[in-house]
Amino acid sequence: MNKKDLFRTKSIEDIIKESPDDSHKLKRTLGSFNLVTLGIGAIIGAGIFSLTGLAAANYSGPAVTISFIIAGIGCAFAGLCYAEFASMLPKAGSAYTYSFATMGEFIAWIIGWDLVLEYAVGAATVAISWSRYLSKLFHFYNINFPAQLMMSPFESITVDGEVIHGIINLPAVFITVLMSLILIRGTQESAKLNNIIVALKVTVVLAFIILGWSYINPDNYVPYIPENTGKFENFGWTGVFTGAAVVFFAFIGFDAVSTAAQEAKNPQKDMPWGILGSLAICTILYVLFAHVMTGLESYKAFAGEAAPVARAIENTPYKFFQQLIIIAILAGYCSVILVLLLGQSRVFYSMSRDGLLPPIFSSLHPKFKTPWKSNILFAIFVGLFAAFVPVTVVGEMTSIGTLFAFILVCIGVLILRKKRPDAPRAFRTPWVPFVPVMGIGVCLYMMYALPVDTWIRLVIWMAIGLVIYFIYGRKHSKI
Ligand code: ALA
Repeated sequence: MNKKDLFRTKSIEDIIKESPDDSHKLKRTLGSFNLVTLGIGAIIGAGIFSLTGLAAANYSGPAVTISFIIAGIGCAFAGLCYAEFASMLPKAGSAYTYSFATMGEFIAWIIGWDLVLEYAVGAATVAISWSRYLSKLFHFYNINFPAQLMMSPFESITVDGEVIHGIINLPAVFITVLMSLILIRGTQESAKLNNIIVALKVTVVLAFIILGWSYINPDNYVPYIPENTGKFENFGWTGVFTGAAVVFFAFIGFDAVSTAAQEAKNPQKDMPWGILGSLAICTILYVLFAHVMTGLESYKAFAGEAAPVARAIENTPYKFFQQLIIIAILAGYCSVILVLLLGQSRVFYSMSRDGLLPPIFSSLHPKFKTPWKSNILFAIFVGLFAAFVPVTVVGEMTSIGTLFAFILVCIGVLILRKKRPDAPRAFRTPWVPFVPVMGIGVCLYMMYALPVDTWIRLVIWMAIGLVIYFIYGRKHSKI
């Protein structure tokens, strides 16, 4: 095997020139507004509504706001690098395509395979959280759906002293299949649904901030950074940084905008807006949301609390808001699943167009022009994860996979500035090499903060990917 072949790159010019025939062409329907809402649709979800309380209670205290700022800055470094690439190589493959242009086929394969963890496994994570909030809504209305059918076999709950073990998480499967069907129907239709959901969830987040603000109890902010307990990540500054790694999940999704590049009307100009605009809006909302939440209730009260937002609302006169927020959360999670599944099918579409994956992944529906077979296969794959795997396992796999992709995109910008300083870029990452190097550093730190088990799973997933690459991808590569 020729080692040089493994690292053969595709030139920027060739990638830009590539134009699929009509039966493989995605439709260009998205403007800058839709790209920003697509980003927000993917970003605001399980992270802010479930992890804020957990990070405050276990690691950061009220300083979870600082954790959000740190994670947001880390994502901004990576986001700026994504924006340069997305304006330069507006292709559905996103980080996969950027790596192909800079580090060659082998690394591109690794990153394409790794993105399954971010997009497909990420969608499974949010589907499982969706099921949890659904059971809360059922609870409000005294609807009794068997708990065994709402949990994976590795989870259990205690009801009236009786331990109930899960069998399958059916609601998580249901929502995965439903979102896949909407995606098959068309990107524009999906974007319309996404816009409605984004309007709803942003309204609810703003309402929480505005209504909650006057009920903040300043005593809850003392001490703002609780003293470290002697254990590395238990409060103090080390806790604040670990909290940043935990809430990082809440930011995942802004990069999914880049996978819609081939469906954007004016990708060179609009991609940076979509990526950086959605990230900036969500960072501001997150910090304010976390500030109000930890001001309404002592961070200690969030320990082990399954619905921390509802708990915080109890300290306001707006109890009705508890049900409303659960409904908004349920709708909000749908758009996260939708955009992550969209991103997944688009990355595999690009890999399949390059011959690294079978043609089934780039075969488009004759009428809807969406990769429907790929959508169906991923509905099954994600559905299986959502049905049978516990949420912590899939959540941490999503974070490690995403961080790995961000690091490679930052490295890619450094390489391309050296190799092709002249290539036209509609958007340039500022302060290179500072920004990409910081992006790499912050993401590496957050990866380091994840448990060893997650690292082992990452290695196993990558090993499976390598086997597939050497059995199929390498032999069928069109490069
Ligand atoms: N950022 C997305 C969420 O928090 C993945 O649900």
